[in-house]
Amino acid sequence: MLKNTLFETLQKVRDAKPLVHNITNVVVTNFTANGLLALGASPVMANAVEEAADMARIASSLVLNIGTLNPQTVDSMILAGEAANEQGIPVIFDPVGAGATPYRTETAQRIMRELKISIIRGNAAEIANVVGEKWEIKGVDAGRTNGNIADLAITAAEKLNCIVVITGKEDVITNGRTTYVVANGHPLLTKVTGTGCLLTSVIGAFTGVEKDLMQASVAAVSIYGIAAEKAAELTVESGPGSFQIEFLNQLSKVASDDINLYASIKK
Ligand code: ATP
Ligand code: TZP
Ligand code: MG
Ligand code: MG
Repeated sequence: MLKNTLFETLQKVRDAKPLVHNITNVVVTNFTANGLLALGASPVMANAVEEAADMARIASSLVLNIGTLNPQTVDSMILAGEAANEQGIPVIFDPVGAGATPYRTETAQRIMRELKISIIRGNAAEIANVVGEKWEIKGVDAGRTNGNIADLAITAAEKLNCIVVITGKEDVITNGRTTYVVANGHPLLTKVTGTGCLLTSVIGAFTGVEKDLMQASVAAVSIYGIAAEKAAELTVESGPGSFQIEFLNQLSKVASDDINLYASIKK
């Protein structure tokens, strides 16, 4: 994937300001909205069963996140997902904490069964649990991180029939046939809650402007990691609080030169 195409995809987000409908968790709602705005997208959160489908229909993409799920929001996710599927609007899914409790695992599997999901993004344990492998998970955080992540991602893409993005120290993006490994990012991302959730929504923003969903996913993951590396350079002495704010600044500033200098993508 050519580095100059990544910046073109980012520029499309900044120009088109795609409306990203998020049905997400209560922990990360504000951070997600601010992160999408910094990137150049237009966020909206709409959870009520009375309006979720209507909002999905006018969005450029729909992001579903089960971080603090309850029966009402799950109903809204299904209604919104069906509406998006009818209109051909991409649906991106973050199975937060799948494997931690039976309710989360069963709901994640139900969403994959009942909706046409374009891209699923999670840590290795979450993706493994969605496809029925019992990887240890600690609440919403990845448990053990050994094991072949690329193999897991490819198997999951085949079983789930969608693009799979597994994040961690390195990120794997695959449709089961072509696989990319992105090595951008910084450990400080793991010290701020919601950085995985925001990445899922950032992928949503890119799918709102780029029909090639592999291109959209790789661009989103790499550019997100580059913003984090640049933010860490400025705040590593201070810590996660300063990093969180600087990360939003850097998401708004990623330039073509940054991508040429920092992007680390292997096929
Ligand atoms: P978890 O709850 O297990 O942290 P998550 O849903 O928060 O999962 P992460 O896997 O932490 O999601 O991914 C969020 C972002 O952090 C991604 O951009 C990823 O590349 C980055 N990231 C995670 N761990 C590291 C690391 N050790 N070094 C560099 N970047 C990392
Ligand atoms: N608890 C339920 S959802 C959530 C927590 C802490 C946020 C998880 O965010 P992320 O992006 O997976 O770290
Ligand atoms: Mg995290
Ligand atoms: Mg997560």
